[in-house]
Formats: sequence, C-alpha cells, structure tokens
Amino acid sequence: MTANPVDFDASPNNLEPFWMPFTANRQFKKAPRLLVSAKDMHYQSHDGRTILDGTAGLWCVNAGHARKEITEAVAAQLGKLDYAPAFQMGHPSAFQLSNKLTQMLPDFDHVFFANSGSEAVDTALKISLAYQRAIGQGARTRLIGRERGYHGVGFGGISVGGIAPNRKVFGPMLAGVDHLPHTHDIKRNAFVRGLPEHGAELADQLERIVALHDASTIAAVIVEPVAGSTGVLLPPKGYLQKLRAICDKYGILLIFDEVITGFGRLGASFATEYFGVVPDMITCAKGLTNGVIPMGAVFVRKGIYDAFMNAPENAIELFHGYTYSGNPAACAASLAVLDIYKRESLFERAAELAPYWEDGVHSLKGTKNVIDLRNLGMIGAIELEPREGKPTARAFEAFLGCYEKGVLIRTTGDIIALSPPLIVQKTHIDQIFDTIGKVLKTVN
Ligand code: PXG
Ligand code: PLP
Repeated sequence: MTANPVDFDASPNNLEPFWMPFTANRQFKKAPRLLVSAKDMHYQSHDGRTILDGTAGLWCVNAGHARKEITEAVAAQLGKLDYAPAFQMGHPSAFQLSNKLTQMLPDFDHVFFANSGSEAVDTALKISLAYQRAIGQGARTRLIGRERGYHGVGFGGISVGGIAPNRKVFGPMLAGVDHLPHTHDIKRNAFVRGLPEHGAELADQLERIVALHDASTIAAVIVEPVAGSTGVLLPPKGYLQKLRAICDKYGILLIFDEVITGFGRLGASFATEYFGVVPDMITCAKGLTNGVIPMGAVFVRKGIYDAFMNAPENAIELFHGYTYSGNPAACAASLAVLDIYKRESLFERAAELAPYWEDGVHSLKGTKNVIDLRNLGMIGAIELEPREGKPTARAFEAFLGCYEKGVLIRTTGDIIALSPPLIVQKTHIDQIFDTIGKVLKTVN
C-alpha cells in the first residue's frame, strides 16, 4: 500500500465506546472532527483539511508539533529504560530533570512529579497541609481558591476551583474550603491592552476571609496568576503583589497554578518571573513536556522540603506519589523540550512577538458582538455578547466557522481563548485574526 498524505486508517469506524472528556459526545459523534497528524503549527484532519493551531493543542504544545528532537529522545529512553519503579527506586533522567527545572527558578529547590495538572494541584494542596503540620501548625487545614479558578478535575482541584458545572453534581467535595472573588470586571476594564488598571483591591478580600476563619486555620491560597480556562482573566495591576503580602502577614502558603502560564506562555519562563512575585509552590504540566507525554510537577520554595526532613532517616517523609511520578519517557520528553526552549529562545521569542500579537487581538475592536478583548504575552481572548437565552451558542458557532476556514480556536462560554505555539510566525497571527474577524461577521 502506498502511504496516504492523510492517514485515513487512523479514523476509528465506531466512535461510540469512547466517552469523550469535556465534550458534547452526541453532537460530536454526529459530525466528528478528528485530527490525524500534526507538524509545527498545523494539524491535518481526517477529511484532509490543514488547520492552523491557534491554541497549542490545549495550551500545551508550546514548541510546536511533532518536534523531532522530542520524538527521538523519547524513543531512545524507551529503548534503554522503559519503566522503573517510582517508589524506593530511581533512574537518572528524573534527577537530571529536577536539576534542570530548579535551575530555571532559583527560589525553588525541589520538584515533585505527577502526571497532569490535576494531579500536580492535588499534590500541592496535600503538601500544604502536611507542611503546616510539619512546622507545628496542624490546625491550618483550610484551603482558599477563587471564583472562576480552574485547578483540574481531582476532588481537591474542583473544591478550590470556581467553576459551577465542574462542581455541582459531585457532592460536598473537600471540607473547609473558601473562595476569593474573581477579578473579571468588564465594566471597568474592557478593551484594556495587557493588565487591567482596576481591581487590585479585590486581593483585600483575603483579609475578610482571614477575619472570618482566623489565620490559624488557613493552610494555603491557590490562584492562577492568569486564569486561562475560564476565559483569560488577567490579574489587575498590583493584585498578585497584594495577595503575596497578605499571605506573608498571616503565615499562609501561596500556590501559583502555572499549568498554563508555565514554560513561556507570557514571554517569561513562568508567571512568577513575569510578575516578580514569588509564591511558595508552583504547579505546572502541559508545556513541561510540550504536551506529548503526560506529566505534571510541583515546585516547592526553599525550606518546604527541609521541613519534612526531621523524622528518622529511614522514615518515608511524604506519604504521596504516583506509579508514574518521574516516568522515564515523560522525563526524556521534558528534557528534550527544555533544550528546544533554550536553544530556540522561545520564551524570549514570545516576549518579542507579544506586541504584534496584542495588535492582532485588538484589531478585532468594533467587530460584531465583541464586548471585550484581552491579551498578555502569547495569550489572547475575545469576549462575545452571549446570544439572548442561548449562552455559549455564539462562540461555538465561531469555533465551527473558524475550523471550517482552517483555524483552530478554543471557546469557553462565550469567550474565545487563543494561545498559539510559541514558534508562531507573524503570517500565522495575521491568518488567525483575519479568519476570526471574517467568521464573527457571519455569526448572528
Ligand atoms: N490547572 C490549570 C490552571 C489548568 O489550566 C489544570 C490545572 C489541569 O491540568 P490537566 O493536565 O489535569 O488537564 C489546568 C488544565 C481550556 C483547557 O480549554 C484548559 C485546561 C485543560 C483543558 C482545557 O482552557 N487546563
Ligand atoms: N488503584 C489501585 C488498585 C492501585 O493499585 C493503584 C496503584 O498502585 C492506584 C489506584 C493508583 O494508581 P497511580 O499510581 O497510577 O495513580
């Protein structure tokens, strides 16, 4: 058989048994959109389309698709050592990767490996509780999240998360959780380029929560420095600094969930570097391996690991871990993509392209139904007026329209979120915003 330019054999003939995540299964299966191959900035679909990736997959393929260096590194690792037990045993790549990662963030000296952002979040929440106990603050058991926060889908993550449909059918979740208000305020901040001017005072709501519960009961606060999933909600100027100061005042740990903002998305290694605010823990995933092998991680600030090292040397210090913590193939993928980020200066590249990207986002001002435009680094958002009585319908039609025209965008509610691979060219940026502009004109 001759090779097809598009691999039709990859299309399954029965779509039914796969219960698809966060998907309208019946609608999708009636008119499936299958991606069968990818290279650099583009996907190929099962029906022969070439589609520009405006979303880096799901915010994860920061170095672009099918990078040969990663494929070869993973193949070499699998050929040499496919798996090693993660508990009471080790293998060189996990140690090598931990060294590389902690070199990226000098305030952080240890890394715990998980397999996804959700697991990284649950790990960070558990480390918070265990750490407070280890330093004699065992009454600190409350965890504080934020409205409209997304911290994955584990029970810990949905408890501190702030998305109603992700929570409402799953029972009482974790006890003792409270939430900060979100910072999204179109009335005051619509169409602002970069960070919003108004809203830093919302961080003071943490003082209210402390007054209600008492600081001695609160272990940690977790926020996304830039909320991605719920539609790109940017921190008002000074907000993150205020949160840091209030946490310091009361001995509360601050966790930045950098699953989206990590690995160059803002044009800096991490949001902590971009904003100059140092949290106590950072969760990451996605760009950690370019999305190609599942992996998540938690960075802990200097002193946290040490607080666990007081028990006898033969005692396990933290009763937590995954079969695939530091999985060899995931480590190989991560080491390879970190090399690419460095060699191609992709974080710096993102910073250099950010103004052009910003102009692209804001070129849509005045387009039909657009009520706000937002951008930071290589993230963009277009907020649409919801259709009367049919929330999400307008954005979903825009998503389908862009797909028809060969551009992959992502929608959440009536917000279009954009986050291209950091290898994106200016011509791709033009194509993304031209296409969205044209499609929005046709969507009622
Ligand atoms: N925290 C944050 C801040 C995230 O953005 C997770 C945790 C969970 O990671 P995992 O690897 O368990 O999915 C995420 C994931 C979207 C979208 O369309 C965003 C995510 C995942 C899927 C889709 O915005 N973020
Ligand atoms: N369930 C059972 C029955 C198991 O034996 C294990 C791990 O040994 C798990 C769940 C957890 O799996 P993982 O370590 O991949 O998270």
